[in-house]
Amino acid sequence: MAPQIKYTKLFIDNEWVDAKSGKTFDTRSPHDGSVIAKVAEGDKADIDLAVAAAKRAFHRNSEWRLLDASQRGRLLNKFADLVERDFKYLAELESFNNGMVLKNATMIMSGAGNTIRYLASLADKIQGDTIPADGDTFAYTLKQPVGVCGLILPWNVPILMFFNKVVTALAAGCTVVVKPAEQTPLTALALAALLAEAGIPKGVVNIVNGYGETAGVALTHHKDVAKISFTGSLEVGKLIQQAAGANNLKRVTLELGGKSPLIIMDDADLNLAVPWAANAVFFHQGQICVAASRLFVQSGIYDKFVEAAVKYAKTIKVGNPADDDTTNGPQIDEEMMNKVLKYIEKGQKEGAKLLTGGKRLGTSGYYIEPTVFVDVKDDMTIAKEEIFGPVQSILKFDTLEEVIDRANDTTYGLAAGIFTTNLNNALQFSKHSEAGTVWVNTYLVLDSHTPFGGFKESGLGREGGMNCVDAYLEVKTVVMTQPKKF
Ligand code: TXE
Repeated sequence: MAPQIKYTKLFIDNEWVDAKSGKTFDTRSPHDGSVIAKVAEGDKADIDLAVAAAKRAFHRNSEWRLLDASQRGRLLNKFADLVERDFKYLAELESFNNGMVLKNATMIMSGAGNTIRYLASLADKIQGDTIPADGDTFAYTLKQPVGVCGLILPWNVPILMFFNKVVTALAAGCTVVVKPAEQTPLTALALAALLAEAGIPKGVVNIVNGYGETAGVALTHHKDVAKISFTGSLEVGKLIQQAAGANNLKRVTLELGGKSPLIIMDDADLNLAVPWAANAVFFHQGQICVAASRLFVQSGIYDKFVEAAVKYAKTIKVGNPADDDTTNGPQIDEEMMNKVLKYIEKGQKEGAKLLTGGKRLGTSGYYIEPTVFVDVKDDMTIAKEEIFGPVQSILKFDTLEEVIDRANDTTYGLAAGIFTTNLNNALQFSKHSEAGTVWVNTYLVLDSHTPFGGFKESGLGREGGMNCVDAYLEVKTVVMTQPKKF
């Protein structure tokens, strides 16, 4: 049964309001393309109102700014309790809106309370230093919230992105305006209602649904926005940095795409490596920024591995994300489905060998068969560009030295992985891999305790880990004279 959709308006200053223009836009189900909600469509006028509310809430005498840091943490812990209370509903809503297989969304949501509590726990650990400066001075630093933050979410795992960005910004003491992806506004709105229930003061959290070109651009160009945190495409990430440079030099955190390499050495345990390599690229239909979309297999086991990989891909059950026996659901929308199908066509044209899959499944919804290409060469488009779909591209290599260079030969640098039973191989690859996360004999293990982000064009800054609040803080140095050194 479809989950109830309770919130479809904008959330500004703790009130549910229509867009100033009165416009709405359709939210569609990736499963069958049907309209599941009509959601208020915010644009510049609504962003202006939301930023003004967030600015008021950030005033030095506001309820939020005067709250003890430990109370900020408590409030966020209350939010964690409410998310845990509603986790099944939130998982259903996420799955219904973005096509993530329900059992995966439920698994992610069952860890959500821990994620929120970890980030909330940082609220009262924000400390400056006392500094032994020269002369008759006493110097110390204060770490203070940067101000109003614009948080722009993607559609692939919107609920996790909400936690990473919103909870961290709030733990730091900032106020926020969230712009969910146009495809997936529903869980962000449901979470805003839970933050209100937890007692978040007026204006601290505002949600403006809308398109990137209107609401997103207005947020990234707004002079009263001190920081943008964005997860999405490289192309838009570059526009955001340009916007920041062109006006008020906003602080910018970017989590962009990837073309992550996964290495399978001859000595790998294949019982482990074959299913992991498949999950690493097929999980959530390949719509994961760390998807292992370049699978390098060493020549000694290449043929055996390819046979097992194809056999495994054929066992993946594609279907309605709400069904218990489904392993893969649909792509997010028609545009993304067509984009993936074009890459598959290009792979074939450029000479990669298609061993299974390659086609759209059915005519309703946006389903694609799990696809395996072998004999992929480094210069083929499918080995260079982010596909964001269920396409496994297998490349052959001979030595570790060779594959380190080939793995790093990309403008991206988000993640990498290696399967090997040789410790030296693992250490050498981990050290030389140009990637923000390296997995050894595992993949896709993501946790708020560990920093996450990219080298090179995969992004700027890190989310998660003990230092993640720093991205939402300014460091202030205070220097006082002393009558005399003592
Ligand atoms: O991303 P966009 P799209 C990659 C993936 C995918 C491709 C395109 O390869 O195929 O990007 O996806 C907002 N100013 N990733 O088109 O456009 C937009 O409204 C401000 C990787 O969906 O970047 C949405 O909220 N904001 C990825 C968000 O940006 C703008 C997750 C992401 O949309 C804007 C998603 C603008 N000019 C896609 N234009 C990851 N890193 O996990 C759009 N937006």
